[in-house]
Amino acid sequence: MKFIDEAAIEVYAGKGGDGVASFRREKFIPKGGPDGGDGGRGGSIYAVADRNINTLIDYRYAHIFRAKKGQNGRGSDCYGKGADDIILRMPVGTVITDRATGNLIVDMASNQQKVLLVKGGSGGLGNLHFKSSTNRAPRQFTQGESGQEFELKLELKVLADVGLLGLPNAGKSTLIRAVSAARPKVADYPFTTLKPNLGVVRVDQNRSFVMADIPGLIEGAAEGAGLGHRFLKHLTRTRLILHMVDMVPLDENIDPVQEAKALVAELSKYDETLYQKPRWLVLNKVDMLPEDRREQICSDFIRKLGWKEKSFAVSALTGKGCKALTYAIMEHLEQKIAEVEG
Ligand SMILES: Nc1nc2c(ncn2[C@@H]2O[C@H](COP(=O)(O)OP(=O)(O)OP(=O)(O)O)[C@@H](O)[C@H]2O)c(=O)[nH]1
Ligand SMILES: [Mg+2]
Repeated sequence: MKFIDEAAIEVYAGKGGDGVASFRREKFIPKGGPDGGDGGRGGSIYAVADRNINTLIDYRYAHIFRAKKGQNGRGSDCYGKGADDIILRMPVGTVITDRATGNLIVDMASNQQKVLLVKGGSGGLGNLHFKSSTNRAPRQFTQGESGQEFELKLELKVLADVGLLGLPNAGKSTLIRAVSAARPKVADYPFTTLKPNLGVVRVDQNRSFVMADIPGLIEGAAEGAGLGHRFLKHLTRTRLILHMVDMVPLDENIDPVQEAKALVAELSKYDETLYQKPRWLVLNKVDMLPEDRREQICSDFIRKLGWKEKSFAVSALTGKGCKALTYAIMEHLEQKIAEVEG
């Protein structure tokens, strides 16, 4: 299925039903009083976050939603029926903004969170409400209120603690398979991954975090090269980024140090705050390096790159070094949470 993480929708709540003016007409009661009922409420539209939904694709095909009008009131004290509400289910992590102003309406961050998007109009009043001691036969009634309407932007930003950043083929999907139960496709060609995949990494029974595998990024992504850089938005809510590097690229003319620098430059072009996020280096495919020179090659790489943050040498394929990496991540996240909670 195609992965869609942006959509524009229009939502129209239903108008309230009109009230009615009517009088009782019964045999043997020559002048019955007013009996016009109220109109029913118009349908409202709600958004609900649902963790079983992964994309906004439904909103690409159908993007206009109209709740029905409430029924009009009728005679004999009959109230109009309220219209059904519409529930729009969307992935957890969907951010909803007002398209006209750009203002945030809601961040659907938790499963089953329910938010009113547009409220249906109230029903109008029937003439039975207007009866008074001076006016026993009122002809007034009111019309139903209009429903609210909005043009909204839906944007999915996956919620994960840790995100993987790397060139295509770096081994991001292989890593997430090694450390979680997620099973994204792995292949020896670039751009295997076309949508974010989330994996839960369990370090022990009670401690876990969520890792996001996102499509590979290449130099020039800001100008649209490869899949472009829009997938980077899925890293914006992570607390830690792992920059994965393929230490043994297929093309021998490629210098991994230059490539890594170019990737970091893309990141800063995309978003300065993303660039400022804690970022660790993960040197992958070390199983392909000659064992006696492995450490030397890795430390040379780090020195040439001028990397100051933490770094790890792993083999996502054999699992070597992965456990140490996940424990370090877990500790880092726990420390961050402790800092926030003071
Ligand atoms: N030898 C070796 N091969 C690896 C390792 N990790 C990944 N690979 C191989 O590298 C290739 C690419 O791996 P993927 O996990 O698909 O890479 P990716 O970063 O997800 O790539 P995209 O989804 O295209 O961005 C596959 O053929 C993997 O088997 C590793 O640690 N050692
Ligand atoms: Mg992949």
